[in-house]
Formats: sequence, C-alpha cells, structure tokens
Amino acid sequence: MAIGSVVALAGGVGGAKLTQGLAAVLESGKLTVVVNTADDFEHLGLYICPDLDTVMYTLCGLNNLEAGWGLELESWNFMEALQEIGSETWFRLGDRDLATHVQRTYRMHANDKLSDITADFCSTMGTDVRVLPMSDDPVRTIVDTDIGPIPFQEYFVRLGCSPKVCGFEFEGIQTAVFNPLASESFNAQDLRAVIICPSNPYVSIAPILSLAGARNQLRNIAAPIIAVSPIVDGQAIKGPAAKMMRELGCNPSALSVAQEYRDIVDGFVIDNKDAAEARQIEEMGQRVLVTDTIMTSITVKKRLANNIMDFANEIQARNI
Ligand code: FO1
Repeated sequence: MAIGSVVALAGGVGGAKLTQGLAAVLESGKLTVVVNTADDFEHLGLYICPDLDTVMYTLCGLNNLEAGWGLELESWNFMEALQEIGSETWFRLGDRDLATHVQRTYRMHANDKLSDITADFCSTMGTDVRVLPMSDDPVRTIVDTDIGPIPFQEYFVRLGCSPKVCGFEFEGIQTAVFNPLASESFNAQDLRAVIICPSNPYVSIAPILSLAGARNQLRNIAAPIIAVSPIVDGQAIKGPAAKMMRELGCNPSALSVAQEYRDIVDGFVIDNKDAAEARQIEEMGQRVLVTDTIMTSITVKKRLANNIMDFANEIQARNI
C-alpha cells in the first residue's frame, strides 16, 4: 500500500482508466483527480460535462464500457422521443445519464458550484476519490480547422473529428480561476506524485495547464511529475490525438508528447512498443519508464498504477 497523496490530471476515457488503477492501489481518500472541463457545453438547455462524468462513472464502476461514455445499463427512450418531435439527436443522451445532466443543470441554476455538485455526485454514486473540475468557471475549447472555428463537441461528435485541425482556443481561459482545491492538493505536505494521465495533450491536458498559475505551480513542486503517453506505436489508444498531431505538422509519437511536457515533467512513461524512443526522451532530461500501458483490464490498470508509483519513488529518492 502506497503512503501519501497523489494528484492526477485527466481528460476522458484514458485518464479515467488510469485513475481507476490508481484508486485501487493507493490508500483510501488519497487520490485527487483534476479533470478537464473545456469539453463541457450547453446542449438542449442542459449543462454537460463529458470528461467529469466519464471519470466519475468509471471510478464508481458505473461507466458504459461499450460506448466509452455515459452510464451502464442505459436505455434510449428520451432520444427516441426527441427524434419523433424533430429535435437534434447528434449528441446522444441516455435516459439514466440524463438524470445527471438535469440535476447538475438544476443546481447550476441555483448557483451551486460545479465542484460541490461533482463532490455530491461522487459521494452518492460511491467513490472516495476527490474528483475536481479544473475550474468552476466556464472554459470552452474551440477547434480551429480548415473550415473555420468549431466548438469542441460539434467537431468531435457531430463532425466525427473530420475537419483538418490547425489550432485550438480555450474560450474563457483568461478569466477562469484554477480550482483552489486543486491548487491546495498540489501543495499538500504528503504529496507523493502528480500524474498526467494518458489523455489528449492538446484538448484534455492543455486546458488544465493553461489556467493561470497551474503550470507555474507544477514547475515549483518538489514531488515528481510523471506523464503517461497517450500515443502507442504512432496511434492514439483512443480519440483523435494522433490525427491532430499529424495535422499540426508533428510526428505522432510518444517522443512528441514528451516534448509537449518537457518544461514540467520529471518522468515519462511509454509503452513497450515504443522502447526505441526512450533514449531520445532521456536526452531531453526526463527519466523514462518502459512498460505495458494498454489498460485492457483492472489487473493491467493496477499493475500500471503500481509501476508508476514505484517510478515516482525512484525519481524522488534520486532527487534527495
Ligand atoms: N461521444 C460520442 O461520440 N457521441 C455521443 O453521442 C456522445 C454523447 C455523450 C453524452 C454524454 C457524455 O458525457 C459524453 C458523450 N460523448 C459522446 C462523449 C464525449 O463527448 C467525448 O468523448 C469527450 O468529450 C471527449 O473526451
């Protein structure tokens, strides 16, 4: 059993899987997950937080494995009824998942903070992991593409990531405040490691690191910061990260991801398939762990989480 607290930065599915492994190997109550909220949007009057919900549902063992988002044991009566009355149906909200969005929207209208609503959901759904939105203020990713700027969910779901990407904007990032609870967790006396999960570096992790003060705070903490590559063998494990990299003129590789994080990361975790890239990453000043990073079962998730914590201890011991 690992002693001390750990903070993970996460986006959707890849991040959620690693947090599940970490939650299983760390002491109860010692994991904080800071989650990207720049994918959030208002749809049909509802406040939708895809990454927060994916992390929360996964940690509670309630996630829909088949879809990769939403709740297990889902039914789709609401969507069918929407279709019958000629409403938009490109973004699919399951009947059970709908309850989360309705309750969240209801509480947001009553001026409750997203952090408090998320904490209440986590406690009622059954996890002691502290799941924190990166900010209580709205930040929205706009994808700059060859056909113009597109709000993130329209790009991702409605257009199936087909437009060619030329950049990203995070609307609201200048005024949004980095969640003070996240900031506090970086300063915890017993902090053992900060882990950047295998999430999309451009649209999941970059919004978190772009909040005023977040990147600087990370540069100054004593505990090791370890990132896990979301790219394995030139492919994203899930999602459009590799396609985005190619379109931005960057080779899709673990090495390219390591370069994105070079100013903050002490250790970088790559898959066995990318072992040949280890030397170049080490030459950039990062320590490298080569291991199995494809999380196909809870056993692999736990093994990866344990390997990352051992790696963090090793880095810490050498830095003392
Ligand atoms: N992703 C899809 O590809 N299609 C959907 O219809 C869809 C619905 C959806 C509903 C609720 C939710 O929380 C997530 C949903 N997602 C859907 C996933 C999500 O939009 C993306 O995977 C993330 O934003 C990227 O991390």
